[in-house]
Amino acid sequence: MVAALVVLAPLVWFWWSSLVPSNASVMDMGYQDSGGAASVVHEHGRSRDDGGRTVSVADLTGPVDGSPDVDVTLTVDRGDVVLADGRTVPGYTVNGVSPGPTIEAQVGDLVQVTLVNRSVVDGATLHWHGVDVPNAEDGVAGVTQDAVPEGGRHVYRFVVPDAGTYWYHSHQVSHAQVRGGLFGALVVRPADPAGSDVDVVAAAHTYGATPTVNGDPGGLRVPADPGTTARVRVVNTGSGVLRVWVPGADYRVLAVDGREVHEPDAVHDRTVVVAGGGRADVEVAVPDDGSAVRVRLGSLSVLVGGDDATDGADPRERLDLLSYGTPADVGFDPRAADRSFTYAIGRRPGFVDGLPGLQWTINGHTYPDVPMFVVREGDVVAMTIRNSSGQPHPMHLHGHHLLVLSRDGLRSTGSPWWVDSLEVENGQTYQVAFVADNPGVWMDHCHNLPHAQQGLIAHVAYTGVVEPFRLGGETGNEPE
Ligand SMILES: [Cu+2]
Repeated sequence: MVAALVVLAPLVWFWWSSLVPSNASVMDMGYQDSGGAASVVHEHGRSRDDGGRTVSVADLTGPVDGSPDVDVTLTVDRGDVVLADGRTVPGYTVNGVSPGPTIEAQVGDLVQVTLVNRSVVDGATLHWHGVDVPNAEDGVAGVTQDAVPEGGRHVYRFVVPDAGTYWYHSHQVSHAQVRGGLFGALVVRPADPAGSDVDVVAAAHTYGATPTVNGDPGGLRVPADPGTTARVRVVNTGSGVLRVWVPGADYRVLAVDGREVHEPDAVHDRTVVVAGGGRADVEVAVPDDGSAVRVRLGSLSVLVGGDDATDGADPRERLDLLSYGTPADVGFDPRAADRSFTYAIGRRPGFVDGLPGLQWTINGHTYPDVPMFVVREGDVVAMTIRNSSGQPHPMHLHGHHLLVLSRDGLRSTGSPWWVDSLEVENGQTYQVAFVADNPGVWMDHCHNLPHAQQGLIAHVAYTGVVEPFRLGGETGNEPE
């Protein structure tokens, strides 16, 4: 009896202490980490060194006035997705299809999107993955808004500050809704229209067990004249990496995660690895002889030009973005960090929300006892992302782009490598830095969405920002 109690009592305590409150604020979760800047303490949104001035997440909106340059209504439904070959897969649609319509804008445009939730019972939101929007437009249920209930609507308004390839997806019950098809692409064109002759989006997504490009299990065919160039905007909407290569021809990587590569040189017989949630814009030349050039997206292909194209196996050798392109000004000094954080991902047996299992840990803690990385507007922030968890993780910080400084001590010598979705393999350590220039409360999580649902989530919060939204409770907010 005593022996049984000795064994059971700690287990019961671990179980009980792991329960996640059914109605909670992310601000009350875990513990505050000030990154070595001892002067700032963030207490429920109030900070001592900002003179107690506060602003609510809900007030950190895009422009309230002005007529939009791009005005789109996206109606979301729960229902069958019809793939291009006629097969149907249960999931989610946007304006009746998946992927949803591609939103096209020009840099500096005011974009207005009205989300109408027609039949998604769990509620839905739209997150603008990679677009550094004002916090209240970020579309995270329970953090930047309430989930839009069935029958409800929500208007997003934001200026698109940077040209590039982005995507939108639900951030409510996202592990199910994104996998089920509630997403689409967002392309922001530069002010200077000069570029490749042909410009296409290629969104790789697996519905059920069926890999597709733009919803087509047969891949994508793009007509193009011989001798022209094409920009293929690869979007990896999945949880794992997407391997991209061009058999038998050179290519260039023009952009990564919506940021141009500086002076990208020709890549030959190498694979570019795109993280879950990440993007790579690949430029290829259409052959003069009337054949096509093939861009492989894993098991599928994008054929640009004629009907016939060379094929070839995955080169295995990777393009290392640490040394690709040439250096350029990054606009800040990453060595002069005001705060330095560690985001160390591990794994150990334990309980999360009453369920036993092998749990993800962040700096040794399991969800919801995870760090809140506290920053102040204007800070230069350094972060060490380390992974010893046994699995790779595509790490995604909302609202900011991270500059990659080094991997396993190997410093970046190529183009500035900006990311919003960084694949961190088991055993790797990345040093990254960013400028805290977008006040709010931002998710900083694994974009392998089932991992996020299992608790691989932290947040970056600015001093002086108050969080009015809550997880759970009557709102049903459940961002993962
Ligand atoms: Cu992960």
